[in-house]
Amino acid sequence: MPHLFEPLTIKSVTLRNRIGVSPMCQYSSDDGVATDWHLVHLGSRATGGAGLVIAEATAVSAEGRITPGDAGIWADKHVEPIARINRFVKAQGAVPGIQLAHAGRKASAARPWEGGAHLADNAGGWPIMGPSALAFGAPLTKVPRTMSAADIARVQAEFVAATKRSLAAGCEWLELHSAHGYLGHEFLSPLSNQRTDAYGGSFDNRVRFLLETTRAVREVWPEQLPLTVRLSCTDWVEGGWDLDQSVELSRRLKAEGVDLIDCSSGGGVPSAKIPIGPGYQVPFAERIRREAGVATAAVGMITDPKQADEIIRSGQADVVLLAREFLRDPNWPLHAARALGQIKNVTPPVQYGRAF
Ligand code: 531
Repeated sequence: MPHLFEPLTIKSVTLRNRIGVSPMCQYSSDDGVATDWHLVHLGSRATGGAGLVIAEATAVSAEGRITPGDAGIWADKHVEPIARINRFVKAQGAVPGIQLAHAGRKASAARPWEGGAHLADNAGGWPIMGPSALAFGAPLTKVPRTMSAADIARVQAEFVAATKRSLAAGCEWLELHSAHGYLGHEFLSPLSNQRTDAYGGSFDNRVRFLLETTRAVREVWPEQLPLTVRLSCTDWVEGGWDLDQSVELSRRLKAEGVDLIDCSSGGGVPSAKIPIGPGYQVPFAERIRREAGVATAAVGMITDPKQADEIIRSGQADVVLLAREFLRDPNWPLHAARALGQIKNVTPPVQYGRAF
């Protein structure tokens, strides 16, 4: 089995190690446009040795943003600022990725540091939509409009347009966000999807939106570049979306040309009781990898080099994605290499060589 500092090749893309920066919302864009903040935030994790740097949830439409500060890729003006960041990330030896997202019923909220509650339409917010007219719950109290068949087709076309722009921006790894209670996940879960048409009810119907979107995206995203999907593998609620369904969905996503499943959980309903602890979502990556026969990423409270190395060595996942630990330490991969006796397997920037 490989270890944390062994390269990974998927299609034409090779990660220099198994460490990725998980997409992390910065809520610091200007009408969706990436700023110098993003260049520094993503760039410093590339100089810190990450193999993969995935830009935050990037909205495929203005109405699909979680907050007014979200990154976006719904217009041509978004492309060059992302391309600038990608050029830097790539020059540092990391692979630049992007996560495409639509927030569904969780859109139109204040930034977390401004309270995170839904914003009224006359106070910086906008009308929202979802599979069914069911509010998420406090503090996200707005009731979404039930999406029509035309709404569904339009959002799918927006994902396709966003994919083309991601390619034009030099992204080499594309993730579709279908987790954390955003639109894709809202269709999957019977807790948020109570439709009676072809997009709701049975398992086959609830997965239809994501599978169709994936198929349309795969047609325009080059065959040789990795396409991945982030799932909330369970809602952590009886009667909700669960791991068995995630395994079957992963099999079908693989058949659509998805190269890796990014295994997260939760976020669909506020009542979930989540047993958070070190590596608490790793078993999802392990089971999907084994039973669906698809590569996986493990994410969630991965902080320790030995823990991360063991996840890879034991074959539980192909990649580890770190989020908050990367905020604490942008140079986590370089420090982890030292801790694991793997310093020969990293190349710090020449400018920083004397420190490592
Ligand atoms: C944290 C979160 C993790 C797991 C379940 C729900 C929420 N995140 C998720 C982010 C936005 C900010 C908070 C996204 O997935 C876009």
